[in-house]
Amino acid sequence: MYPSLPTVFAVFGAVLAFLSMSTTALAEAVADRITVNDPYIRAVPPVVKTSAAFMQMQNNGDAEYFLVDASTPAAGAVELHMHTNDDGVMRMRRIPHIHLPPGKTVSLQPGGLHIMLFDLKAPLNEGIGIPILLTFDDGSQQQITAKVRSVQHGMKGQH
Ligand SMILES: [Cu+2]
Repeated sequence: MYPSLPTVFAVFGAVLAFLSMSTTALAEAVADRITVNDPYIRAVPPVVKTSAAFMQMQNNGDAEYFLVDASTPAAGAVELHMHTNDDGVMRMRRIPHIHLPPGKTVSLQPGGLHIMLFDLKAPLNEGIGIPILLTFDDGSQQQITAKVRSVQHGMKGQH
């Protein structure tokens, strides 16, 4: 005995609804689960061609994600950096990604993690907004605007 045609259609419809729901859930991009707060860039004198961007990155998801790249029209090259303390000497080095643990907020701040900007294309005057495009490990992207701000720090040449 075969199921009636309406039953077949009902089952088929339910399967379709389930598939589209799960597709929607899977398609939610990492960029949609990351909230960026207070993005800013260190103001530098016009002769200085490097600076750094800082921000709070909050992972609202239940899995770990990674910031893998950043770019901005304001700089010729952008790298993800961290600071290390080598026997009392602070150095910064390039890192392949910034780890974003689930449910946590990661601070990019002076003396710590930062987005390094090289080959600045124009003076970074205090108060202007600079667009930065963030790329996450699934390839999804989020554009933010970082305000150029004066940042006090004791270590010359450090970000
Ligand atoms: Cu740096």
